[in-house]
Amino acid sequence: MSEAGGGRGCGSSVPQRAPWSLVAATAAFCLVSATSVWTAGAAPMSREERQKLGNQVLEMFDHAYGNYMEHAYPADELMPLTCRGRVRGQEPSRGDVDDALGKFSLTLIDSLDTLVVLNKTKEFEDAVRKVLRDVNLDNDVVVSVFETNIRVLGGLLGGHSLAIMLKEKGEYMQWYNDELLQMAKQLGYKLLPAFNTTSGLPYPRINLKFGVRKPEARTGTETDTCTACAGTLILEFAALSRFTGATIFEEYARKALDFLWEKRQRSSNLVGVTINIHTGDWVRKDSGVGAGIDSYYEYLLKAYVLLGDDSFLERFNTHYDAIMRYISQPPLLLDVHIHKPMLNARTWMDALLAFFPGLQVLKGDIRPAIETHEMLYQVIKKHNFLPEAFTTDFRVHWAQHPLRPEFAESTYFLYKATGDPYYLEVGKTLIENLNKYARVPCGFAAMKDVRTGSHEDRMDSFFLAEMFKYLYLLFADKEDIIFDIEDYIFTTEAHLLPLWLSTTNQSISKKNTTSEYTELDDSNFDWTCPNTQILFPNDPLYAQSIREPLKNVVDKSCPRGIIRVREESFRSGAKPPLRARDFMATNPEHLEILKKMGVSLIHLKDGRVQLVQHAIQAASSIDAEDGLRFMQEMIELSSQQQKEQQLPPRAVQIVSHPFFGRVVLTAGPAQFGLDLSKHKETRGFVASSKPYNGCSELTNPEAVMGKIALIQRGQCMFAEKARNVQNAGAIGGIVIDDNEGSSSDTAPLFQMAGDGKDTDDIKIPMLFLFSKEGSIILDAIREYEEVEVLLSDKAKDRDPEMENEEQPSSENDSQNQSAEQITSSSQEVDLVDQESPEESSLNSQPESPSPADTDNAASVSASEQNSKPMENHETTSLDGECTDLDNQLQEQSETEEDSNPNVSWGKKVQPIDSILADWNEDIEAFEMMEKDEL
Ligand code: DMJ
Repeated sequence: MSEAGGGRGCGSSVPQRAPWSLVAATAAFCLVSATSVWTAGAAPMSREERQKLGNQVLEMFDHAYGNYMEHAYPADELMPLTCRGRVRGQEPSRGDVDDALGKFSLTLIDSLDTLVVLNKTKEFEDAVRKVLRDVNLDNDVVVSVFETNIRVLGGLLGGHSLAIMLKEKGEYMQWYNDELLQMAKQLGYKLLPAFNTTSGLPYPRINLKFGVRKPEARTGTETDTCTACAGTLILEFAALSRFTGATIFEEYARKALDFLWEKRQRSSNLVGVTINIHTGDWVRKDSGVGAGIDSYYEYLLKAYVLLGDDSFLERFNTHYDAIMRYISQPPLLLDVHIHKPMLNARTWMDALLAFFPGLQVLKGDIRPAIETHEMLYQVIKKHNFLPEAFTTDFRVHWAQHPLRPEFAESTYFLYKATGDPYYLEVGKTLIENLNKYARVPCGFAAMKDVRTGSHEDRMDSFFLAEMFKYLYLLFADKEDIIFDIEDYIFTTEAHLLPLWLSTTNQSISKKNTTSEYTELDDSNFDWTCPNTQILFPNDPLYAQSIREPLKNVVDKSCPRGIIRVREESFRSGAKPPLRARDFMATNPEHLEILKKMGVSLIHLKDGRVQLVQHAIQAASSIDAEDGLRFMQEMIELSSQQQKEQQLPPRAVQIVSHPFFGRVVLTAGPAQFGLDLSKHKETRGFVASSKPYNGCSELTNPEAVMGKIALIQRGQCMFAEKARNVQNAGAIGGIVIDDNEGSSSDTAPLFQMAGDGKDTDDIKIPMLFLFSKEGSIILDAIREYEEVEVLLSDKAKDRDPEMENEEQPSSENDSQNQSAEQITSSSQEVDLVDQESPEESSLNSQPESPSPADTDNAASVSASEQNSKPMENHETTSLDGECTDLDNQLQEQSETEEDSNPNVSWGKKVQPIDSILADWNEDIEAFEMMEKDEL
């Protein structure tokens, strides 16, 4: 846009609200023309290749949408592993995540405007008819107000916006008479009772049929909500008001925003993650730009864009300044405490913050957007996807990835702003990874663990609403889209609302709101439009020059440079700093040194102790460096110990027709038998053992010989099962849970413990599958008879070769060979051990079961007790630890030391107490954050 010249707002002097909005709305697109000015840096991508990638996106969408429509519709979501619909109440509850499901064909509604963006107008017309015919919004089901707003109300409004656009064009949707809008209005009224609080902040959940607080509603007793939950309504509610003329929706959403603004922490100008909807007190006082807050900020800026109301821009800018001052530590974005914003609240980041670079583009602040995006991209290159959370030194913190679109969103906006073909290459990688690792025969499956490549039976509706839009638009030229995308704003769920709403029913915005209009000073308009017209033509390598220093940030995140400097100074006679391995928590001198280095000791409620470093609290910069090194050593020590003590999850990959390695199941390892992380994977056909529980000598050794035996959990020790199938000649074993319906989606994975005796005689690999994952294999046997699986620590790439492997490969032969060796060596070991489980298990698990527990139920719990939960594996990376200590970026780090034998954490001695007294404020701050959840 020609107005997008200088940093000081393009058009800040323009008096009318509407043109202002348009200018700001297109801030992200101020540099659409940048594509043509790009002359250097990454090699340009030909139109042909972009078209090829665009077509690939279309094909992928067809695969996802087609399978949903064929196998799941009218259910809310597709379960792509079991190839059926997810119907709430019919599947084990997954907790809050299920609150998005309202039995209203969620995926169909969320996909409506994607169909138009992807030029599937005919399919859109069919989909709208289906929504009007089939969707019921009056179900007796409790749903999240936030999710229903962004996905369903937003989906209906996005569908309506494009339906009227198409109708006006004169070819499609000629029959359309605002029916989607009527549904949206009906849904809007259903959500309104949630706002019946003194604060105006909505209850987090509502019963679609009965509202809140009535006994039948089964909701309305909640006291807290997340900031994003209360602050992400204005776009949809204002659009609903402006489309229909019913002012109440915009009024309610404005009131909630006004209240949040009032409650911001006045000295830091930050907001917390959760707030009490009655008192307005902050319940969680940590503050970031990711989970729980993200779209609150997004909606302030976009509300300004859509509604042309300067007060939203002023609020956004105030918060943005605070974010950049406290949370942004380029390229990192780290949560802080709202009252003590110099104090980091975490040393990990969540995947939701990946939207932020895109928002920064809209704001016009390109440089930090490029930096953060680059850092995220490197994490993705390491793990194929962005894990739900990762630490400041880029290790996996939470290993899932539910196919979130935020990174694709930011990639798209950065490409629009910079025109740098680098971002097209990034998009290409995203497409490749999705096809390679997430694509399954019946759709795309979320990653259960990015480290193993295992899947979860879940394809969230936002994957269709957002991912395909951003990926398609990234490669599309203007003429590839049947309407002008720049006439619309994207909601947080990527639904499209027309910018002309800014001039429609404007009077609403001035009714009954507490926000007052004040003339904004000029600083509010700084960077409102990116001054990319100046930046890029002058320096086409601008984006590249920002990315370049960050290129190795993930691979090389340890401070060798610092250590080198310190080693020099030891040689010159200075006292060597405290080393992690020497540290004693009972040694007052050590605690004094810790304090000097800016390291605090935090006792958590669960008895664990955290170390946290704040470089700025160190006595000097050298002490800060020592502290940083000390923390790094502690992290390494801790993860080494964790690795020694706990085994990471494993993968069972179905490699035979028609799966060809595309279905990967999360499996629990065993503390005995072949260690798959050290040895090559084991591949073989599966066969059920007889007896199925594997608790006595097998009666069908000919069936399991050379194969991977399937055994049911229960009635005897895991090790006993392993010995029995090994003795029958099996090359591996998979124990399947006998608790019907259990799943790694809902239960923590664990490792199978031995029986307390020497288990060296067990040579074959043993893995555990919950019942749901196990039934995928059992169903496959029923359908295809011959089912071949691969047991490994990380899924093997699904390469086309697998699809051609009709016969066992040479790798398979070698497995068979080793199976023979195992079989013969197993003949030398004792057969079924007759000792009672109780006697034998005491060594490994003191709480082991009673020998008298021979009925199934008792044995199940015995097995359970004899297993170690694996939740805290989330913090252990499978990848090698730092090998290069250069380029250390983090200023703060923390580690958990509950397992450090050098540290007597449990003992309370006087000197610690007195030192802790100095740090009480920090402790109080951190207590608020002990239970971090997405
Ligand atoms: C989407 O539903 C929305 O983007 C929301 O704001 C948060 N993120 C999810 C997808 O990850």
